[in-house]
Amino acid sequence: MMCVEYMKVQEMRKIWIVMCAVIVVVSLVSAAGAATNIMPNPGAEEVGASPYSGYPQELLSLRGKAAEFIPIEGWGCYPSCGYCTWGATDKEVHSGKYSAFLTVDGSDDRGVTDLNICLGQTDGRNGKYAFTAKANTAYRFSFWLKGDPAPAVVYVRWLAWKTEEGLPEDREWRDTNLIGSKRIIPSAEWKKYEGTFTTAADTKKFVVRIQIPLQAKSQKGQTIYIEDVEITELTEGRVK
Ligand SMILES: [Ca+2]
Repeated sequence: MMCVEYMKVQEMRKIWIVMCAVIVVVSLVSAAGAATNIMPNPGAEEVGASPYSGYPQELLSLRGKAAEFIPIEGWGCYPSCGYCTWGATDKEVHSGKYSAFLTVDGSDDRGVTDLNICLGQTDGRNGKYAFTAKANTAYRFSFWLKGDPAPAVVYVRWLAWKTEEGLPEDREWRDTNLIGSKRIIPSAEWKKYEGTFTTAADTKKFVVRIQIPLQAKSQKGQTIYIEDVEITELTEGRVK
């Protein structure tokens, strides 16, 4: 009898060890597969009641005029050349109540336009509030976009800062690998776009910028709407 009971205990121990091992493996697999979205307000649903609450005031500029639904936490505007209005709007929505938008208000004195809505908080110069980067790391991004009226072309690029302070002189301008095409031709329907980029050894901060570049004809009034953003670290297991 003693021997049978001992064997039962041993059997139970074996089953318990196997169960624990299964739990550990399942946990590891799900941890590896679950990529965290680092975009804090991906659907542009968190909007402030006042233009002066919450959002870092030093990031708001006269050339990138803030719209009614500002602050829009997690987003930014980089009015490199020309003038625009940006923020959250309930006019065009992919999900929820709001989307983010950028409308071209005009070019600069030379007729040049380079206007960017950013995934990440920046004015295109100050990287202090941008995402903290992991060095030599691939990131994947995706978002939904539509244009109404649409600019002829939109680019997806990223800005890197080589220091934690994110000073303007520490910036680097880089291109992303947009899947399927080097550029976006916006349509009147919502469409999903995705791509990747890889940080350098000295990248400390970053944002992704969706850019309306210089175009030959007048762009005033051209608007892009952006929604449901995802930015994740591209782990080894997901690289194909
Ligand atoms: Ca939304």
